[in-house]
Amino acid sequence: MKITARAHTNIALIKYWGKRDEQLFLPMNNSISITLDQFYTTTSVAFRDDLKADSFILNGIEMGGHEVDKISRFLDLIRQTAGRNEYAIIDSVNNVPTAAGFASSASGFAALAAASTKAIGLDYSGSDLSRIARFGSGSACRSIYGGYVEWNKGVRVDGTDSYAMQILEESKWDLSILSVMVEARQKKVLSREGMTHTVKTSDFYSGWLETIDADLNLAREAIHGRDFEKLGTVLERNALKMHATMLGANPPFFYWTGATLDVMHTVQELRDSGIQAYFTIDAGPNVKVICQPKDEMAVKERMQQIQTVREVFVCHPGPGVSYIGE
Ligand code: 2P0
Repeated sequence: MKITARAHTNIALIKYWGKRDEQLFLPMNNSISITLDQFYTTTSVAFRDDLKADSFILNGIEMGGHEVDKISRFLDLIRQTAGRNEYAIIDSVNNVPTAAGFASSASGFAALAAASTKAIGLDYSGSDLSRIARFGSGSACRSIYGGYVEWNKGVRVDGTDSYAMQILEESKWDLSILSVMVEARQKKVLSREGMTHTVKTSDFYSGWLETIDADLNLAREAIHGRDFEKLGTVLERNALKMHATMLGANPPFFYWTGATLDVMHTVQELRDSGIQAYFTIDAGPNVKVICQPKDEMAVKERMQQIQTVREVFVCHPGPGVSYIGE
């Protein structure tokens, strides 16, 4: 049976940065994200007994090598859980513009987890689905849910209590999330490698861990109370702290370019002029600017005026994973 699922990407407000167990994808700390309405992955999976290997088609092109290996490793876990051994055809379409600076791994593995578990006959939803999506990519466990989501790191060594939960539905608080694309000619350090290197070598990582619970509490309170200034203040500070841990690594590394700083300065200028806007940055040079819908046009126009900005995409809180064609 062919099953099709769709999952949306997410942006972390309080970041996941570091694993305590790399095999089980167990994070050092909880993280909080918003699932986004505009960017998503749609994936069909069919297990068949006439296949000699998994076949992975991405945006209409048959993938090979490392790309298929990542998918096959994840499907091995699904096959093992279900006690089955058939290979699968996986057909995936990314509605995440590669230029948008979002990793498609979160939406990709969330959609793959939903489609593959159902296709193999496992009745997974909610926390079961979130827990298994985590094994594809940590941030994928948050994309199972819509709106405002928290990934609980869990305390057990086997990881059974490490999964995401919804904090607030997408319809309960509308915010504008602007993905500001800058000109980037920088060599990429993959986030997976970047976080491992940081945990191992950064003099500042202990400070990250000591203060993360305070940031999480503030963010949760702000979301429940729809307090935008409180949320913006803590999300911007948390992003800067995450990047500071990289500056304290040995050897140090960073993702920012001059254009990244142009956007950061402009956001601070907007605030000085009375418009509430805050930025966050992931493992790359692009910046996400968060504001209230009433200020969306003004903030977008100001971002588009920056010479080093290429494009601005606008999102709002979006839905969790869903099955298509049912
Ligand atoms: C986050 N990032 O919370 C953080 C902030 C990047 C910076 O989750 O190794 O692709 O697959 O678990 O999920 C990106 O890391 O890493 C990420 P793996 P993932 O969104």
